[in-house]
Amino acid sequence: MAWQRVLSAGTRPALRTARSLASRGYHTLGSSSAPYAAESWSRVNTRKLGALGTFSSRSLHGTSEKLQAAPVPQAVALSKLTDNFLDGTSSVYLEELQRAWEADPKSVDPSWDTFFKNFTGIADSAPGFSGQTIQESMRLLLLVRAYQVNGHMKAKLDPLGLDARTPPVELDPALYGFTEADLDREFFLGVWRMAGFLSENRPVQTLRSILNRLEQAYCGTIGYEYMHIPDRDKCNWLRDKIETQVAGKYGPSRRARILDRLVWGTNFESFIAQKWTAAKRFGLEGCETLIPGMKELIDFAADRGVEGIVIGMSHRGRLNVLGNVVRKPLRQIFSEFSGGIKPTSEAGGYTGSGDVKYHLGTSYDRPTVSGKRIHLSLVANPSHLEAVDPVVIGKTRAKQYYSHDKERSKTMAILLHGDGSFAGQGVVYETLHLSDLPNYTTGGTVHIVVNNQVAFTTDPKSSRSSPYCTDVAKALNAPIFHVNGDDVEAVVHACELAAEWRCKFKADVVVDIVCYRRFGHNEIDEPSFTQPTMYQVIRNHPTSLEIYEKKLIESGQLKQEEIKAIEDRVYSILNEEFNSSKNYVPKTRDWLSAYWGGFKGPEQLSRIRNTGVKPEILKSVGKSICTIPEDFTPHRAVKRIYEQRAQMIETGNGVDWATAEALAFATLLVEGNHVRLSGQDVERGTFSHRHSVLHDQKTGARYCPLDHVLMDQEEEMFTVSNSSLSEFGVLGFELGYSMENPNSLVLWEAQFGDFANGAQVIYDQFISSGEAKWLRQTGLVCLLPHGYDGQGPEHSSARLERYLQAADDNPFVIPEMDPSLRKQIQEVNWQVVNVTTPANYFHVLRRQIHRDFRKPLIVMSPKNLLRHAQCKSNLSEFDDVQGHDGFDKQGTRFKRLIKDYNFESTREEGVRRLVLCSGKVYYELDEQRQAAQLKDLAICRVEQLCPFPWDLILRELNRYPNAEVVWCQEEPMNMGAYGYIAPRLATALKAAGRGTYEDIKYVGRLPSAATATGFGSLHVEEQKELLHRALQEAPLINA
Ligand SMILES: Cc1ncc(C[n+]2csc(CCOP(=O)(O)OP(=O)(O)O)c2C)c(N)n1
Ligand SMILES: [Mg+2]
Repeated sequence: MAWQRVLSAGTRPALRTARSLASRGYHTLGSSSAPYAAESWSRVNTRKLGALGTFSSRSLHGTSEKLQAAPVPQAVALSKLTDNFLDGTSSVYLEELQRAWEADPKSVDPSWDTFFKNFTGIADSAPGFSGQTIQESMRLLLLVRAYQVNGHMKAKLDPLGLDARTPPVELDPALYGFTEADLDREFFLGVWRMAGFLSENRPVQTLRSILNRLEQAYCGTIGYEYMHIPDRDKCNWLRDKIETQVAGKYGPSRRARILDRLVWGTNFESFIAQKWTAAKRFGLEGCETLIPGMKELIDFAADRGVEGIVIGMSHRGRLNVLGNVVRKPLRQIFSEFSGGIKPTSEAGGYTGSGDVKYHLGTSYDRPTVSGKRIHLSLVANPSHLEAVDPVVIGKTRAKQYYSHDKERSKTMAILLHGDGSFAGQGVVYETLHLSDLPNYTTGGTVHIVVNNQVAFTTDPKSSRSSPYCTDVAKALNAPIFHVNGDDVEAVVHACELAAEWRCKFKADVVVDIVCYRRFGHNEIDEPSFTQPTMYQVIRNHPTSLEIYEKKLIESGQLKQEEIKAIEDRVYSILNEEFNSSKNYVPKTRDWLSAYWGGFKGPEQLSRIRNTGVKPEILKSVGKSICTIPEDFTPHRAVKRIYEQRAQMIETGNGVDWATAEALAFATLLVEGNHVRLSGQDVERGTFSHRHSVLHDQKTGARYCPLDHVLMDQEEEMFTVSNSSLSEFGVLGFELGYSMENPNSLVLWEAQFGDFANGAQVIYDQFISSGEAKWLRQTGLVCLLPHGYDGQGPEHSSARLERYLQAADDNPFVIPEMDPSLRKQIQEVNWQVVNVTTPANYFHVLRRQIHRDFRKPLIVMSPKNLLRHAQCKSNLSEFDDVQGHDGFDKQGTRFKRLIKDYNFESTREEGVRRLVLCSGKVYYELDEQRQAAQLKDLAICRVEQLCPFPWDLILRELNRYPNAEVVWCQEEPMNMGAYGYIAPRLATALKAAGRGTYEDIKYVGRLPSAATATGFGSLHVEEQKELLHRALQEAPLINA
C-alpha cells in the first residue's frame, strides 16, 4: 500500500481505538492525583458512549486511590471486551423511549417519532415488513453510517493494487450482529431529514441489496470523505449525489469525447518522449486521466456561468495541461522544447532571464463543448512547490473585483498539487485558511491532487503522518473525493462533482486522483533505485487509455478501427504542430492580463512624473479622511487622533505619518485607482497609529473614512483588511492580486519587518525575480516596520540587507543618470526605501502608480517616527505649487536623497565630515549634532537605497570636497545597508576623485549573529556610542 500512508499498529479502527483509549484513560487517570478529573472524564464518556452501549458497563469510578506511583498498565484480554453496540443499557433506554412515544409521540425528538412510526408500521412510507427489531434498526443505521464515514477506506483506489489496507471492521455486518441468514430479510431504513439512500421515502430492501448499494456507492473507484462537514445541508446534498444511482450517465457520445481527451493526454507525452528522448518534461504518464477530468470540470463550470479560470500547478504534467487544457499552441510548446528562439521585443531588447518551460505561464480563450468561451490562465510559478497557491487565489480575487463578480460565480481558481507537496508544504494550509475570509475569499477553489504515491524518491510513509495526503483540507470542511486514476469515467465524475460543489456552495473541494508515476521523478531518473517493487508492477501495468479502450470495445460502444482513427488524427495534428514549431517565432511581450496594454518594459523609457497634488484636492480629501459621522461614537483616544488630523489638514502643519499615508490613499482613490492594504492588524496598525477603521464604542459598528472619499464610492475600492496570521499565504495573495491590474496600489504590511521572512519564498521566487523570469510586472508595496528602539532581536530589524542583497543593480557601473534618459529604476528588479518624512512617504506611494511601469517597492517603515515630534511634514510638501517646500526644478516628487538643511551652497569646503545614513537614526544624529552645536558636519539621508541615487550621492560628495565620508547605521555591520552601500559608494568616490573603498568610514554596531541585543540598557549604550562615533572630533578609523 503506497497511496495510503501505512497505518501504524496503533491506528486501529475507531472501535478498537476507543476501547484502548478507555482503558488507558482508566489507568492514567486512576493514578492521577486528581480523582475528580478522572471521575468527570468518566461521566462525560459514559454518557456519550453509553448511547452506543459499548462502554457503559465498564465503570471508571474506582479511582479514589491515594497518591501513589502509577500502576503498570495491563492489557485487557480481548475476550473481556464487549463489542456489542446495543447492550442492555441502551435497549432499556430504547424501550423507555418507545413507551414515552406511545404515550405521547410529541414527547420524543422528531427523529425518534419517525423511527417509531416506521418501526411500528404506522408510517406511510414503510410498507409492511416483519421481524425488524429496534436493535436491528439501530445496528443497520450504524452500518450505513459506517459506510458513509469509512466506506472510502475500502474503496478500490489504488490502480497498482498495492493497497494493503484491511477494510475497517465497522463495515463488517457481523459486527452489528447480522449473519448470512439475514441477507434476504427485508429492512426499512428511512431516517428523518436525511437525503440519499437513507431518506424516509425509500422502500424496504433486503439486507443484501442495502449492502450492495452501499458497496457500489462508497467502495467503488471513488472514495468519498464528507462526513466531517458539519453543515447538514451540504452533507445531505453530497449524500444524495453519492447514493442516488444515475443510470446511463455516460452514453456513446460522451464516452467518445472522454476517449478523445484521454488520447490527447496520453499521446502528447509519448510524442514528446519520442521527439526529445533525453529532455526533462515531468510527464503526466500514470495520471493521464487528469486531462479529461480537468476538461470536463471546466466545461461543467462554463455551463454554470464561469467565464474565467485561474490555474496554479507545479511541474508534473504542466506541459500537458498547458497544451491540452489551456490550449497554449502546441507549436509554441514544441518550439520551447527545441530550445526555442529567445523572444525579442519590438523595442529591441529586454527579454528577462527566462525560465525553464515547465514553469512558464500563459492565458488563452478556449471554446467549450457547449459553444461557450472560457478564459484560462495558468500562472507562472517557481520550482518551490505550492508557493504559487496563494498567488493564484489573490489573482482570482482581483479578477472578481474588476469584473464586479460579487457572487464569485464568474471567475474561479483550480489548484493542482502533488501528493508529497500537498501534505508537506505549510503554504497549502495557509492558503486554505484564506478561503472563507471576507476580504480574501474567492468563492471556493477546486483542488486536484495528482497523487502518484511518491514524492521524488520518498514513499508516503516517510513523507506524511496522516493517512491521506489530503487530510489537511478536512480542517476546512472541504469534501474530498479520492478516485482511482485508472478509471477515467470515475475521474471525470469526481471532477464534475467538484465543479458542481464549488458552483453551488462557493467553497473549496478536493479531488485526489490516486495514480502512479510511470517513469522516474523526471524522464532521466531511475525509479527502481528506490521503489523497485512498485516499479515491477508499473512496468506491467496497462495505461489508462488501454484500459478504457478495452472497456469501450468490450462493451461494444466503439470499434477498434474507430479508436485507431482517433489516435491517428491526434498523432497527425501533433506532427503538423511539430513541423510548424520549426518556424515558430515567439511573440514579444506576452502580458498575462488584459489591463497591461501600454505599459513599458525595462527597455522602454518611461518619463518620471510628479506626484504632488492640487492643494484644493488635498484639502477636500483631507476633510473626508478626518470626518466621522455625527451619530458614531468612536473611542475617546481615537476621536482625539482624528481631531488632531483635522487640525493638521486645517493648519497645513505637522502632518504625521498616518495622515500622510491616508492622504496618499485618498488622492489615489480620487484619481480612480483601487487601493488595498492587507496584513496582520493593519486596520488599527500594529503601533496603534493608523486607525483606518473606527469602532463605535456603543454599537460595535465599523466606519472607515477612506470608504467615503468619493460620492457613492464602490465598497471595495478602498480595502483595508486585517489578515490571517500568515506571512507566506497573505503576501502571496497580495502579490497575485497586484498582478491583475496596474491601476491598483496593493500593499502588504508585516506586523514587524522580521516576520516577513516567513514569506521568504514569495520575495525570492516571485517579487524580486518574477519580472526577469516571466516578464510579469507588479507594483506591490511591502511595508516592513524596522528600527532599533531597544525592543530586542526579534522586533528591531526587517533584515534590510536581504532586500538589498537581492537587488540586481551593478555596484561598479554608474548607469545613465540624466533625468531625460534615466531608465535605472525600470531596469532594477525592485526598489528599497527607508523614508524619513511623511511627505516623502506620501510621494513614494503615489509614485508607484504615477509611472508607465510597475516595480515592487520594499519600504522599511518606521515605528517611533510614527509619533516623533520632528518627523512631521507641512501640507505644502504634498502639493504641486511652485515655490512650496519640496517643489524643486522638476516639480514635487519623491526625494531619493534629502540633503542637509544647513548647507545650501554647491561647495562647502569647511565641512569636515559627511555622514550618510538612512531611516530614523537621522533624527538622533541631528539631535546630537544640534546639542553639540556642530557646524562642520553634514548629514544626508539616503531615502532610496535601491536603485542607488548615484547622481545625488555624487552631488553631495562634490558639495563637501574635504569631508570624511561616513556611512552610519544602527544595524550591525553584517546587516543593514552597509554591505550594499559600501561598494557603490566606493565607485562614486572613485568617480568623484575622492578616494577608494578604504575611505568609507563605518559607524554602526559591530558584526553580530542576532539582529539586536535583548537588553534595553545595552541597547541605549550601543546607540549612544554609535552616535558619539559619528559625531566625534577625531577622524574615524575602521576597526
Ligand atoms: C519547496 C520544494 N521543496 C523541494 C522541492 C524539490 N522537489 C521537486 S519535485 C519534488 C517531489 C514532489 O512530490 P509530489 O508533490 O508528490 O509531486 P510529484 O513530483 O510526485 O508529481 C521535490 C521534493 C521543490 N521543488 N520545492
Ligand atoms: Mg507525488
